[in-house]
Amino acid sequence: MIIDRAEVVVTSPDRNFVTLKLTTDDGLTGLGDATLNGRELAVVAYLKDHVVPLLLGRDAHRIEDTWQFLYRSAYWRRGPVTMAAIAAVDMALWDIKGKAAGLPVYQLLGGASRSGLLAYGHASGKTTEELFDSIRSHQEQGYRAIRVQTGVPGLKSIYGIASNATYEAMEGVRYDHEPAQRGALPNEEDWDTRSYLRHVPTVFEAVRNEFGPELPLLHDAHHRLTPIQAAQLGKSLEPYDLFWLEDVTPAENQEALRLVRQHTTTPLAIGEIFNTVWDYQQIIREQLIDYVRSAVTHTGGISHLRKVLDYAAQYQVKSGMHGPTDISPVGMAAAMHLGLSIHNFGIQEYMRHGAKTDQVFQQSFTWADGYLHPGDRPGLGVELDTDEAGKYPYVQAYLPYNRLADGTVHDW
Ligand code: KDG
Ligand code: MG
Repeated sequence: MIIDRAEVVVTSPDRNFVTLKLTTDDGLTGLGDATLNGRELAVVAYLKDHVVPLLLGRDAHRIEDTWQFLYRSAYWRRGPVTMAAIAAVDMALWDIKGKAAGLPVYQLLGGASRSGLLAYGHASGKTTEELFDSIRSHQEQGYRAIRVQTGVPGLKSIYGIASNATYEAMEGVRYDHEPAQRGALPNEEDWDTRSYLRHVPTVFEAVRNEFGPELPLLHDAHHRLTPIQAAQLGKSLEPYDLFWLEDVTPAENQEALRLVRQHTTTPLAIGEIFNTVWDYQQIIREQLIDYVRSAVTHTGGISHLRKVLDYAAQYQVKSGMHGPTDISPVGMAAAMHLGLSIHNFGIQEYMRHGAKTDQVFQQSFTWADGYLHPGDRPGLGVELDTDEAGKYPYVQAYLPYNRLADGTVHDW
């Protein structure tokens, strides 16, 4: 089983996706997701120029050896571009191994530890009324756990709120929230921490009054607070019993979470922009978090994220794998196989992709009663329709950025 073809496919059905497709000499194919939102072409170049030439002629069965070879031989380790490229190779090799064995990947990872994966969706609204409608519509779609994001009085646009502008840019496709906007320059958003801290607890109070105590609720602060502000938010949300509060402080500083943790019992989730186990070392060991937010796509693939999650399991920290629309159907499938197999699964983020995306990527996963399952097709269970993919060339798109009222750039 020698790798004799490696292609990098860029397609933009509803948004940009980068996919690595490996083919072996005996005709098996494997797919890997290498999508890095807003910086897609950097990973394309890394793969095409520096990884593909190293893969040709290698034994496709040697997943761990290939991982270590790509990671260590580069000398320049870690970082989102490198780790997304290695992740794509890793996923594609697991896909091939599953097909060679005639088994879904979760069977190769130890088999199912549960019958389905509890998933949460993104409800949002500029106003409480819009938010309630969005929560109800998610419940109708089967969601049993819901992330809540709202507008803040005085701020024009804010992270996590689906807007009409977004729907138009997506040609009528209803994405729950797609922050990357097509265009030559990033959109500028505004931010005010004091207004946000005042407003968010009132929203959760209203949601609890309307929807009751049972519904698991989540919230993403998207890296915008200082440790003491984050501690204040966690404390003020305690009466509303959140499933988790996500990314309260900028992710680079692991120590920031110590102070947050000392002040609040609201469960904390972090890590969607982490790439390796090293980013988690201190916060897992000191039990400063409750959920690991990494995506398979940005954390070196199934092989590496499994190591992170096995380490987390020793400290009762669970998975909460990243699954917004910028994780392609291939990356989502990899997350589902991993999540089904590990013992310390927590919850899976799941935003539906658009109809065009679902045509480009033919998928085997199921969604029923609030639970995902990757399906039982051999491998990851996703096939790429290259003719469909070819209809949608790459379109430049950037994530937005934030400025405060005085013009200072703030964390987005
Ligand atoms: O590309 C950026 C998105 O992946 C991110 O904004 C989504 O924070 C996010 C989430 O929790 O889904
Ligand atoms: Mg997030």
